[in-house]
Amino acid sequence: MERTFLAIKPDGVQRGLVGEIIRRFETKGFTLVGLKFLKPSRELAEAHYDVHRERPFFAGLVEFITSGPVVAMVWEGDGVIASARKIIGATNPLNAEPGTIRGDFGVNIGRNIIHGSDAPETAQKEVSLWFKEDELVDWQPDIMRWLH
Ligand code: FUP
Repeated sequence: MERTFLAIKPDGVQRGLVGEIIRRFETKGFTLVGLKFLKPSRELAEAHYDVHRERPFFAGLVEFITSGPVVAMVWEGDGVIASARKIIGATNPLNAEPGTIRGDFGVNIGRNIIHGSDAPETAQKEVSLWFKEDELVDWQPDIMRWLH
């Protein structure tokens, strides 16, 4: 089953959007298989954003992402990588459609609330960067079991 890495960034946490954001992925029908709350180290942030190392915004980006706690998550489901990117919306919140997380809650490209892996290779890389194998839970939702 396909998996993706999502992280609610320090601005999303500070603004009290954690529940709202998790709700959107739950109600879509994806399955949470990993979750942790942490203040990322500089080393982790730099590894995560390694592809942007040469970009002018790299230092500020690392500063931002290490500035406060983030909610790191792994979600599972059919097509979850591309679907989560749609739910998240365009990188620049000013270009993100209403109805997307960034479109509904964001204003600034440097403060765009949430990260989501952009392809299968990056998803795999990011999941293993942020989580150990034994921190991921293999389970199947079984809603009917609790209703009868
Ligand atoms: P995304 O995949 O939508 O998170 O966007 P990118 O991988 O292109 O960018 C990663 C992060 O760098 C963004 F979330 C915000 C930051 N960024 C800037 O601060 N300025 C830019 O011009 C581009 C990206």
